[in-house]
Parts: sequence; C-alpha cells; structure tokens
Amino acid sequence: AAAIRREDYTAPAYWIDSVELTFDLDPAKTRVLNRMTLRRNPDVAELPLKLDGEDLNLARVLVNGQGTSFKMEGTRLVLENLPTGTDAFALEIFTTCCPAKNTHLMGLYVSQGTFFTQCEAEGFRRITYFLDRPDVMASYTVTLRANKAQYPVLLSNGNLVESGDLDEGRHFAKWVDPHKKPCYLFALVAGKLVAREQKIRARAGTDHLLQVYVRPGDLGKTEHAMNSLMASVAWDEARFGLPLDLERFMIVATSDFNMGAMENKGLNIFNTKYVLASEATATDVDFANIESVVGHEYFHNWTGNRVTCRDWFQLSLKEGLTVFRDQEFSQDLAGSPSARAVKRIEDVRVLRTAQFPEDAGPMAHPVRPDSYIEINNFYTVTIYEKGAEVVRMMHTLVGREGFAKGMKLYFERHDGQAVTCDEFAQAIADANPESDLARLLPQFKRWYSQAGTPRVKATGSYDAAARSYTLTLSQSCAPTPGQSEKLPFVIPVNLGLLTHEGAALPLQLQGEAAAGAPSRTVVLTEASQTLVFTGLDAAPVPSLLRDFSAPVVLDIDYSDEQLLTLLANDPDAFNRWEAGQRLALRTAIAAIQGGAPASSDILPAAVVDALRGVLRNPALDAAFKELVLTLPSETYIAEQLDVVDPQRIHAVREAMREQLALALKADWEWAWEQNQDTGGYSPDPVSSGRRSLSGMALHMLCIAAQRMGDEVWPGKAYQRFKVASNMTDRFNALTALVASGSVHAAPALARFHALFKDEPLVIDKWFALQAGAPDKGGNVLPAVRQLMQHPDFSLKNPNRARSVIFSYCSANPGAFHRTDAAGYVFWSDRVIELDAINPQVAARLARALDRWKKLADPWRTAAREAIARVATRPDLSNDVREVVTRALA
Ligand code: DPP
Ligand code: ZN
Repeated sequence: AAAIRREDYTAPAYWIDSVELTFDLDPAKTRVLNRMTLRRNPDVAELPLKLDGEDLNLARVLVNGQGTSFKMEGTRLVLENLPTGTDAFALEIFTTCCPAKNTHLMGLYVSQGTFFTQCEAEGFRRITYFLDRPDVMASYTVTLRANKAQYPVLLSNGNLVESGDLDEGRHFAKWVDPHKKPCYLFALVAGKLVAREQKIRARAGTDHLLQVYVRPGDLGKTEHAMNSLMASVAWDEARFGLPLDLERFMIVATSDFNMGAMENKGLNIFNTKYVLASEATATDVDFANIESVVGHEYFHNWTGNRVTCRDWFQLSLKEGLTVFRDQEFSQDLAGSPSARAVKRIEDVRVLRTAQFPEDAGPMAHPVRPDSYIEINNFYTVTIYEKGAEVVRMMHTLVGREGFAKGMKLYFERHDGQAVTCDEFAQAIADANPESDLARLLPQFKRWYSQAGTPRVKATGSYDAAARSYTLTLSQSCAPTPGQSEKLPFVIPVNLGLLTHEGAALPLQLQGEAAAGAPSRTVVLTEASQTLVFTGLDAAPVPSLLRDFSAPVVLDIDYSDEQLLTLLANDPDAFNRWEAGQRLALRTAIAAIQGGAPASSDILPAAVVDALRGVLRNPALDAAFKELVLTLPSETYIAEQLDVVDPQRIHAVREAMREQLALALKADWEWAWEQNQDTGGYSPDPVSSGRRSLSGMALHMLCIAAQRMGDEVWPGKAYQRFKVASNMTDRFNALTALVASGSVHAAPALARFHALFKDEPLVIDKWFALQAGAPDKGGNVLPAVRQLMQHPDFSLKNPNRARSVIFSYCSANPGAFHRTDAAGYVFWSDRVIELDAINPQVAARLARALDRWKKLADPWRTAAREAIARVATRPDLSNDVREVVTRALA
C-alpha cells in the first residue's frame, strides 16, 4: 500500500449532511440500509464521489430513488453520474456484513453474544460505504432492529426517540444524535446488558442521566467507574467551564476490545479492564487506571468530539490534549502536592520507557506525522504522551489561568469544526498575547513537526572571586527517519539552585536588581545559552528541569555528592526522585560495562544509606518512597547504552535488587510493619501508596529469604496471599512468591486460578504474572507455550493475547532475549498467527523488536532474521507490513 501524506490533504468533494441508518442485526448477516443526503462541495473542482468500503456485500445503490451506474476502484465505490449543481441529493446504499466473523474488532462485531462497534480510525467503512474521514460531519438517525429476547438492549448515539415491538419476536429502537459528528464517533451496542444509573444536575441546572452498561453478573463492579464519571463531569465544568452537552451519557463495557476505550459521542465503549473493579478483583493500579480512562474518554466529549481533527495527521490535536487533561484530572483528584508529584513521576516514567525509545527507533514520527501507511499504527506514545507534554509546555509558558483562557478561545473559534494542531496552538497563543508562547509560536511548533528527543547538555562553573555561577545549556537532537537536520526547540526549563547542604537559594541573574524566588522557568530557544547567577557564596547544586518541564534528556555531570544532596533535599519532588534514579543508573551502567560478574555489592554504601534514609523518612509518603526505591527498568537502562546486552542488564539489575533486599532487610521489615492496612479498603492515594510500599517490602524480603535460604518471609507471604482482603495485597503476595522462586509459588498459583476462574480480568493477571516471571535457566518460554495450551487461553481475545504473549515478548526482557533465539522465533510465529486474526494487535506485537539495531550479537543477527522472516510473508496486513518494513530499513 502507498503512503498517505499530510501535504496531500484536500477538502472532500462532497459533504454528507445527514445519515439515516437502519440495521437489521444478525450475527451471520446484518443488513444495513444507509440513506444519506449529500451536497457537492462548491470549493472543490467537480470530482466523482468515491466512498470507502471494506468487507461489505453491496446489494443496491439509489440516487434520488433511482438506480444508478457505479464502479469499484479497489474497495471504493465510485459514482460519476451524480446530479450536477450544488443542490442536495439523496443517496441510498444497501449492504450486508458478517459481524460474527469479524475478528479484527473494527466495524461491527460480536463479543459474547453482544453487538459492538469500533469505528476509529477507519472502521465505519466496514459498516457501510461512506466518506470515512473526520472532516465530514453529519447528523445521524439510527434505527436498530433485532430479536428482542437475544438483544433486549439497543443503544446508539444521542437520544432514544422511539422504541417498540415488531413481529416475529423482534423489536426496534430509534436514536437521534443532536450533534453533528464524524463517522469515527458512530457507535451501536445490542445485547443482554444491565446498567448502573445515576441522575446528576449540572451547575447550569440541567439534568442528565449517566449509565454504565455491563453484563448482568458485573453490575457490582461498576461503582468506581460511575464515581469516576461523576467526578469527570464535575471537574471539566470546574476547571475549564465545559459542561455535559447530552441528556444521556452512556458507557458500555466489552471484554473484546483492541484499545482501552473509545469516546463515541454519548456512547463510550470500554474494554472491561477500564470499567470493572471491586476490591476483591482489581488492584489499586486498576482503580487508578479506570479513573483516568473514564476521565480521558469523557474529556474527549469536548476535545475531540465538539472540536475534532481535520485529518488523521492531526490525531494529537485531540489525543495529546486529552491525555494532558486526564493527567491533570488525576492530579487534581489526588490532592496533596506529594500525591500530585507521584502521578507526575509515573507519567514521566511511561514517557521515558516507552516514548523515548519510539522517538529513537524506526517508528519515530513527529507529534503531527507527515505520512503513514496504516493510521492504526499511529496511535502511539508519541501522539498521546509526547503530545500531552507539548500541551503541558504550552501550559507552563502561559500559566494555568492563561491556558484556561486559551481553551475558551479555542472553543469560541472552533466549536463544531474539524481543525488542525496549528489552530489549537494559535488559540492558546492568541489568548495570551504577552506570553513567551505568543512571541515564540513558530519556533515552538517545531515540537509538532520534528521527531526525536532533544538532549539538553548542562555545564556549570563557579567563580569564587565574582561569587557567580555560570550555567551553559546546549540543545541538540539526533536525526530520525526522514529528518536529518533539526532546528532548535523552545524548551522551558524549570530550575533552582541549592547549597551543598541542601538549602534553596534565591535566584539572581546577572543584571537583575535583586534576588528573586528560589525557582523559575528559563526558556531555551538557541542551540546554546548561558545564564550567570550572582550573589553566591559557594558553588551551588543546580536542580534543573524540575517537574520534568520538557520532554528532553538532560545530560549533566553531577558528582555522587551533588546527587545525594538533591535526593535528600530538593524541594521539587520530581527531581528528588530523579536524583535517586541517576545514582542507581550510573551505578548500573558502570557495572554493566565493567567486566566483573554481577554481585551483591554494586551500589556504593552512601547510596544504600541514602535510600534507607528515604525509606525511613517520616515526612515522605509511602507512594513516593516506593518510586524512589524502585530501580530504573531494564528497558530504561538499555536506552542509555549504545550496544545492549539484555542478559547483562538483567543480571546487573537483579543483583542490585538483591543488594537492596539484603542491605535494607531490617528496614523492609519495618516498612512492612508500618504500612499494614487498618480499616476498610479504599483506593485513595494514601492507602494505595501504603499497600504499594508494603508490597514492595514483602517482595524484597522474599528475595532476601531466597538468598539466605530462610523460609519465614515466604511463609508470611503465602499466608498474606491466602487471607488478603483485597486484590492489591493478594496479588503483591503472589508476585513476591513467584518472582522469588518460592516453593509456595505453584500452590498459590493453583489456588488463585481456582478462586478466580470466573473472573476473566483476574485470569489475565494470572497469565501475565507467569509470562512475566523471572527466567530460571530458560524456563519461561516453555511455560508460555504451555500457557497457550491452557483451556482459558484464546488468541482472539486481545486482553488474553496481551496477558501471555505481550507480557513475555514486550515486558520480560531477561526471558525473551535468549541466546538461542527461540524467543524471537516464538515472536515471529505469533505476529504471523495474530495478523490473520487481528492486524491491529499483531502490529503492536510486531513492535517488540523495534530497537533490535542496538542489540549486541548474537541477539542482533537473530532479531534481524526474525523480523525478516515476518517481512517475507506475502499476505501480511498493511499494519504489520509497515512496522516490519520500517524496522528493516
Ligand atoms: N479510544 C482511543 C482513545 O480514547 C482512541 N480515540 O484515546
Ligand atoms: Zn483518546
């Protein structure tokens, strides 16, 4: 397939004003009658009408009620003899499709006897012939007809205007969406479902009905999703003045879903993973994810649905902005400054372990890409998480109030339109004409056009005679595919200076009359800039890029001493955590590159003591301690190296963990005792932080016990596993047993399966834990093959496929990167096998070897061969073809 290029964008030759869809739902053969009103677009030269379609059986085409000639161009339906002039005309298309056989989970499909749709990005064309592009916005009226006993609930977007019985045990429901929308926001659901309902009154006094639909047995697990939805509605009104614009807002859960969730207008469809939660079945992380995904999809109602994308190159217009909004929502709900910092650290960790590698690999693309072959491949961490960082930098440059003004202007200008990233940035800048953003807008927008992660190199020198400190900040960005030269970015750097003892210093730049606040934002625009701070009695310790104020790599030569000062004292919690990560990272890298065998004394004593100090510090929250005590991931460590030996990285990191387990044994025991739950379960940040730290302590104590041949802590872990009153504690205990290779692991796994055999989301955890277990002499791959033979395994269910195959290939580097290449052969077999079922999921898996060029041999050669083996298949989907072609380029 040919690449689609952003610069080739042209407006559509026709507009579709209204769509009337009638569905006769039947798993084997669903009939779709599509009656549209169209107009020629007077701004575009006269062209034939070319409608997108895929996997459809076409039965009839009528123009103004009359038969007409048409032809097929590939999978497109082409109509040339349409009425001339610009008057509206009627086009009627009748097709059938087979939802039961739709394993792609795009378009109309059946999951456990219920009909669902997924249309973003280009799934609507699998339902009917249409102008399947986001800038064609129409009014929808939808009539659903189906057997009443099998499909008692019939849902679509908007408001239910009519329903009733038909003959032969059938019934119907008619829905009208009061808002115009692009077809990717169309949805229908039909099946046996029940709903939790909640009536709410908005600030403006309007009444709304919120509903969360699930399968009958799952109603008890919907309270948290409903609470999250109510919180989302209230937050968007309070923070941005954006109200709910629908009488009825519905969420429906399905267990077969490619993504996390989908923001269809008024009818969000969710992966069950992001809806269902009870304390017995869901972990604290699940609860937090539900809150943020419910928020995310709800916030799309304005950022995405009211104002949508002109074309798919603008995807980050809605996704980057909406991720920023859901991150802020979670932070605002978390409340305390410390809980906000924890959320920020977690978000940055995702960015650095997933997006930075993407930005440095074969799939690197700008936040606003220039071309794609398959748009499904561009729902990436770059579009989402880096896109959110770009919005966050705007927020930093104009301030919280200024950003809210910018959002207001954006909606005043563009409500009801399909627009571009440029138009968003322009609105934020225009609402803040005096801001750095307005002054620097064209340069700032390089964040949208240039791929790659910029590096900022910081060097400082202290002049005792002048009592000044000179800080030079230089930026660069490595070439990425198709972009050899990069121009300087606009980089906001939040910074401060500390004394060697850790006190914050007031900041005074040369030329300033007086010393000011101890923290400020410096905006880098040049390749290199120098700042001179005055009035300093001694060399300061710089604290740069506080709160991770820009998505860059900061290169700075700290001494261990300086990092220890920052770890113990930085008023910025993010940089405190970062100092600990830098200390661990430099130790790991030295050990990886040194020749010595990985042993238990890698971390210097001062670092171990400092980490003990954090663990014992009564002023710090448990959640923050858990983050500081967690070593950088193997993926993150690998990213810092030019040549990667995954086994060496794994061995060194495991040795460091063992060192912390042994050296801090008494402290872990103390932390375990200190952080036991008292009272009932609540997923709030304070209690979940305590569970996360006590879980880590238990894990460390089991590692120490394994080393010392002691059975006390594994015994306690097994006991905790058995009596735990919530999934977080239970699963942490199970993880500690499995990861430390305890004799209790096998009976605990068996018991866990027996307890939760009817809870698919828990069984996913059971599979994932085993596929992600530490490798012992190559035992994980045979175990994974065994798991695929388990009666509960299915390749067709994306959650289940991810829980086994992705957990092994993408999240277990020590077990996956085998010297005998068997992990890679397994990977290529699964990519090929999955591609025949579900190309979107297969293409995700295909990306597990993105960074193969960094690998040392024998892995490098073996990885290339495995990718080439996939690439030689003649029948690959566009999805997988694009990924492997780019990987080999
Ligand atoms: N469902 C995906 C999301 O919400 C795509 N829009 O991000
Ligand atoms: Zn989204």
